[in-house]
Amino acid sequence: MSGSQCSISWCRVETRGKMPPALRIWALLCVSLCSLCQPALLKKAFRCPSTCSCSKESIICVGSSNIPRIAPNEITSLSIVNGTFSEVREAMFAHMPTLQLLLLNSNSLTTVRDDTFSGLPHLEYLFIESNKLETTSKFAFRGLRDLTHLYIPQLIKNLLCFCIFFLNMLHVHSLAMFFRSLANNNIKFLPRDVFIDLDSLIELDLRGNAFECDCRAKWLMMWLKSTNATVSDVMCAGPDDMKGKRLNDMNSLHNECISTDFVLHQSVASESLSVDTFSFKNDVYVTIAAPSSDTCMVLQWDHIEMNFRTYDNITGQSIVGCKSVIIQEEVYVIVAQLFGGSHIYKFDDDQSRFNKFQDIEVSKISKPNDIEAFQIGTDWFFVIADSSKAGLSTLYKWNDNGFYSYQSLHEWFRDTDAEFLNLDGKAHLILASRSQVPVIYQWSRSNQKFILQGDIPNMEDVVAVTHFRIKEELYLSMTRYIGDSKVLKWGPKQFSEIQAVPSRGSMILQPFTFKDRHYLALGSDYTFSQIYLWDDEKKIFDRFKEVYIQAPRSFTVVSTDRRDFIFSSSFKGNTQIFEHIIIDLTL
Ligand SMILES: *[C@@H]1O[C@H](CO)[C@@H](O)[C@H](O)[C@H]1NC(C)=O
Ligand SMILES: *[C@@H]1O[C@H](CO)[C@@H](O)[C@H](O)[C@H]1NC(C)=O
Ligand SMILES: *[C@@H]1O[C@H](CO)[C@@H](O)[C@H](O)[C@H]1NC(C)=O
Ligand SMILES: [Ca+2]
Repeated sequence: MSGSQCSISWCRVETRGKMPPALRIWALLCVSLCSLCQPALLKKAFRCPSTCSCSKESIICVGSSNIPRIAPNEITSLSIVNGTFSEVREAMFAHMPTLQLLLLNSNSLTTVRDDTFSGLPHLEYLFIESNKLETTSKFAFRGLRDLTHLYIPQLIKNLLCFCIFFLNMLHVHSLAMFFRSLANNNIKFLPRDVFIDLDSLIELDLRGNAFECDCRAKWLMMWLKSTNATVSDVMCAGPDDMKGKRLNDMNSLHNECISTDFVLHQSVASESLSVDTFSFKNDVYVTIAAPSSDTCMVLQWDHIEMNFRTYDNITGQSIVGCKSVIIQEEVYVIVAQLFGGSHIYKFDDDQSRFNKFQDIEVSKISKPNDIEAFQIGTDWFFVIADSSKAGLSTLYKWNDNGFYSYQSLHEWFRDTDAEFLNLDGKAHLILASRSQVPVIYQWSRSNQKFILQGDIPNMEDVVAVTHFRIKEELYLSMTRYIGDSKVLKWGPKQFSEIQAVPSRGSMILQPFTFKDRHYLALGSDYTFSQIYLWDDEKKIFDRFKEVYIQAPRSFTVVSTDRRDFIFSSSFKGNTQIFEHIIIDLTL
């Protein structure tokens, strides 16, 4: 038992240095404090560790390899300096519940773990200066609700004067001063919301650290704006464009700090050609045309299991499309088949199944390749694109009893795809074909028919066409199997190419939008499928992610329970359901 090591001379050394005012108070108090060190008052049960100096109310240890395991009952301060341990763990000081001051300066601490300071309801001062901390755990300071000042001053490294304070003499409560010190560490970032519990925080000093002001510091930037505490400069040491800037001054980070990804959510053990979706009475359904199993599989989103479950199977023969349409609160599914004609099924909600509703008159259709359903005014239509040389793409119209063939469109051209869209406020239909460039029909109100209006030049061999809008602008995606698929933009009176994407066996170039992000999925039979992401500045799509799907034929968006999915049909493997997820790059 060697008594206090704290000498007046030590303290004088420090008072001469450049110290913040608050430190000077400490130094002064140190003088009075040291004169009060009275080792004789220690309780017998407690033996002061050899590396420490102890009094009834305080312990100071220099160069220890651990935290003292027993302590005087009334201990109010503990200092451990130049220690050799590298971490402090959960409830490590809980056996000293009367502690009011804890100083852990100039140790080799690299980590402060969760709940390290739990069980210290009276702790008012906490110093962890001049360690090698790179970060602290999120809940490192949990439970310290009384802290009012978080003070991280720029101290001289290896501060040697470690004075013990009798806090009751300082009238701490009336001063309402509390310090938490993390100064002179190598802190690059602090875990999110580390200060959130510190409701009464008045002052925080974070100087002397090297913050990385990237997305991980976003919460700190926001917190700096909202806190009532006085906070020191928080200087950024990186990344390059932030170096030397004050995080306190910033209102936003360059980066939006959000990324997205597509992750496999579920796989449906069936090959498929096309997918459609509809919602009915708060439930979301998906219809999958599965020619190899001769079914139109109907799935329903299970709100409890959070996946898509089998609901019904509409059986048929070589089903290539199951297109849903809701007319006067009734759900119909148009089932296009290669053989045995095409049919319409009607949803019977009570029996949880689809029943045959009508046969479609298909004498002119030999090889349906696509169904597109749409409304013009109050009238319902669908069109079947026929890809056989002998066939005829046909428009059908709803007449209250069913759909009946209404207009024959495009003869002899082996149509691959139909797309309905509004162009400058007028209804249009684009038909893509194997044997000519895509043609555009315009709906004539007086004739109540589609009239051929023109074509999209230099676009031979388009297998699919889809329109999409980004900020009021209208675009088309044109899928071509080999060579380049194209993105076109509607300009004054015509479409012009804005981007070409390399197709390597592509049957589908599908645009879709999730959470204000515009994507383009390009299927590929020969390599990975590519997902592109729209760049708002460059106004083109950038490569975003590769996914492997065998012989992809369609990408269909299905959103439910605020979750976004994309169904990718596969002609040679399972139908894959990817979920679009948001990745928060902040801490
Ligand atoms: C701190 O510890 C190191 C060895 O661990 C020693 O060399 C140094 O002198 C100590 N400093 C003080 C001030 O005791
Ligand atoms: C800051 O102080 C105001 C006024 O006292 C109070 O309403 C507000 O809740 C405080 N904000 C925080 C983050 O503590
Ligand atoms: C539909 O068919 C699949 C297999 O083709 C089967 O696993 C599933 O149970 C069927 N669903 C219903 C509702 O009958
Ligand atoms: Ca289509």
